[in-house]
Amino acid sequence: MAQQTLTLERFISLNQPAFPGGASVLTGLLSQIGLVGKYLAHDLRRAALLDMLGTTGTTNVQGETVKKLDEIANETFVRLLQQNGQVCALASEEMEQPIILPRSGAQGAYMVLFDPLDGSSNTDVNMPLGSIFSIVMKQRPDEVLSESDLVRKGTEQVAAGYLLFGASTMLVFTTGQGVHGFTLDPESGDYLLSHKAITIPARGKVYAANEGNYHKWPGGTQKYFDYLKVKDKATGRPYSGRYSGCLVADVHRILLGGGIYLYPGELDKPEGKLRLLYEANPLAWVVERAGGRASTGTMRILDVEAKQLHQRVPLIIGSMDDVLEAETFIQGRRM
Ligand code: AFP
Repeated sequence: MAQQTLTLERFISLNQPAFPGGASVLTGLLSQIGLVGKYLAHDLRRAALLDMLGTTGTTNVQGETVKKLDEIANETFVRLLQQNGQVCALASEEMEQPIILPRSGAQGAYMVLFDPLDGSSNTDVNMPLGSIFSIVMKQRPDEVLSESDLVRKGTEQVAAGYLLFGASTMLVFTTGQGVHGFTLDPESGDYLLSHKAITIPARGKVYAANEGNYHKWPGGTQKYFDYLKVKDKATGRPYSGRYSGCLVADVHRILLGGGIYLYPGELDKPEGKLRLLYEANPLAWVVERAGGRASTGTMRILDVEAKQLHQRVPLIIGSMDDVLEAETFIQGRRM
């Protein structure tokens, strides 16, 4: 039966997902993020025609080369979100310091942390890209905010999700009550409900990882990848490798079809590559609320004590049984 044609706004007003400040505030925040998605989808479709590809010649706080589209995406997020009176602070992978917005009193209770363009290595080759967002609330209503107010545990998020720029543009979010996916209708400009109450299979047949790093991994991690490739019908092995270079795209595939994504800790870089506050935490909450699991390999992502804004963390995320199995190898409980 065809899915009811429900816009993002109508879905929220009908389902009233739990959200501090009420559904109308959630609608305002997600609609603004959705608008960012419309602008970025428009830019990405034309980037190759308008000299928007390639690099800016600068590096970001992560020490990574900044692509022109990284900068455009970041500017779009900042420009649109600061117009939302409920937002009091913004933090981005592309900005060393957060932006604290002047808001008075009860105004502006929400802080948005985001990776404006995930998968930057894909920008010039027309491969999938994403944006990831995490929303937390300020704890001290009237005092002046500082960076430390944004450095919070994943369990303190009030909303989280991602935009996926693939064959279609999608917005997927959770506020803790289920995970819901909306597809942008290019004709109407509305995000229409296309994936209601997403649940991730308990186990999949796909793994996503950059195996070029195999030699950098600790022995337990290597043994897990070796295990995935052994032929064993009873356990659905060997798994298929599917790695796009875009965390959002890989996690989205796994969210819908099951499997596991790993960016593990390395011998000389135990903290891994991905950032806790605006990559791992939001995706961990989405996957957990869909029935999956997200860990560092040794602890739950959402319980990691955040200490710095751009803190990195190893990420093992996906189907419950797959992540639990990976943990037994990574923790040396299985050879
Ligand atoms: P970029 O946005 O810098 O390309 O990083 C993308 C990412 O954070 C994630 O989207 C990918 O899964 C992963 O890094 C790719 O990293 P490797 O290029 O090291 O495999």
